[in-house]
Amino acid sequence: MASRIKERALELGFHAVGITSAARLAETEEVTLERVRQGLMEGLPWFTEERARLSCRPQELLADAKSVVALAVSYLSDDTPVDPPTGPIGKIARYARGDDYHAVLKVRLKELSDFIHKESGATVSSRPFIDSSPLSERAAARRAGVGWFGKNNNLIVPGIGSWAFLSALILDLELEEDRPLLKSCGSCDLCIRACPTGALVDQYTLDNTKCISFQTIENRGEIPEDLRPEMGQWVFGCDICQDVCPANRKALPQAWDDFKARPGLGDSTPLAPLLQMDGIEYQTRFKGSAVKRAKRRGLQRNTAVALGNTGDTEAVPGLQLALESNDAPLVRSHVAWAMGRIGGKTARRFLERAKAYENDAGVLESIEKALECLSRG
Ligand code: B12
Repeated sequence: MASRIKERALELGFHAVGITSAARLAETEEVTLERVRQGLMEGLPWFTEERARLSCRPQELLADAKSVVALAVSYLSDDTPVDPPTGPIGKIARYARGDDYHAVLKVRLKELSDFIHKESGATVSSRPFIDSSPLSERAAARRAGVGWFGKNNNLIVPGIGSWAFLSALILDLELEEDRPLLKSCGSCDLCIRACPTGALVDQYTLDNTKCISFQTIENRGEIPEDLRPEMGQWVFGCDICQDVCPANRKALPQAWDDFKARPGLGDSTPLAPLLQMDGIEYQTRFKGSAVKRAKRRGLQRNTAVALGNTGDTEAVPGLQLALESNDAPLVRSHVAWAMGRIGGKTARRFLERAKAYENDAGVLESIEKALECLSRG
């Protein structure tokens, strides 16, 4: 049965599959609880000690659970734009350039569980996991031999690297188990050294609050000012710790069509239109995309930071328009920061003007700070 399930999973297009028991993921539970206690998961209010425990106990996630089928699928595609855009550009993490993986994987997992139900000839209970539910997917996949823990925290899968979505099925069906791979990153620590915000505080250890991915996707408020200059051009997610990984250099683009980049989403995403987009444009452009997780105001906040980081004075008129007309104070305050970072006479003039009509206290404070920053030169 185990080999038939694996065969079917590969036929369905998954690139790797392994099986582990539903026993507690004991080591990961200890590690995860420690992370929560140390405040490394701060900013994710739902990531409580209770969630950490549950995520490592498959038997509490499905009655009478016996096995976990862990799956990986590549999302790497060749996203080089045919006509590189002009003007300031931003970057969207690779995993979010195509259709939302939650919806796409849900369908394939359903096909796999239907197959298992049919093949087993008995009534099998199963529960699918795709990112949003409490199962530690990296730990389950590691124990099932799908990949190894990278020092950058990601699960690295032979052949596809860490450019892999993980998903799983917990079943109340006893299946033959696979063994974890005997692989590791060895002495390589390129990812730890490459992270501009120092979010990888140790090997296998991420400080959520410093991670650009967290800041651009999950943070609903102000981005800490000391992190903004380090965020470069990232407007949604971040791939720096994966881009530098030698295991990823060998990975070939083999993403399903669903995960291929939508036009204009990638390493060269034009920033100006993102900043000006209204609610309707946003809904149309990002329908069915994982980018929606940041919400429009989050994406525009990130866009303002990325524009500030270009240092390009050509971005100032667009920023000015947003400072005047964007409905979210969160966006306007980051726009003011961006103008202060770019600097120049025009930025100063627009900031002075905005000071006269802005009535949100937080935004006014950001305008003052930006003007001070300009005065200091
Ligand atoms: C919360 C979350 C986040 C948070 C991160 C919080 C955090 N510190 O983990 C934020 C929003 C920042 C985030 C970012 C990203 N995420 Co995320 N995220 C999750 C989620 C929902 C839970 C992860 C979790 O439980 N974290 C708790 C930490 C403590 O555990 P962990 O990271 O799983 O495991 C590491 C450590 O626990 C440690 N560890 C575990 N056991 C043990 C045992 C020992 C002995 C030791 C020493 C260490 C150790 O090593 C593990 C890996 O190195 C999962 C989906 C899921 N349900 O699992 C997706 C998931 C992990 N994310 C994913 C992705 C794609 C990303 C990004 C790459 C997106 C991007 N490009 O911006 C980044 C990567 C950032 C990074 N370097 O990790 C994928 C990862 C795929 C893969 N190949 O690993 C997942 C699995 C979603 C999916 N279904 O595909 N994510």
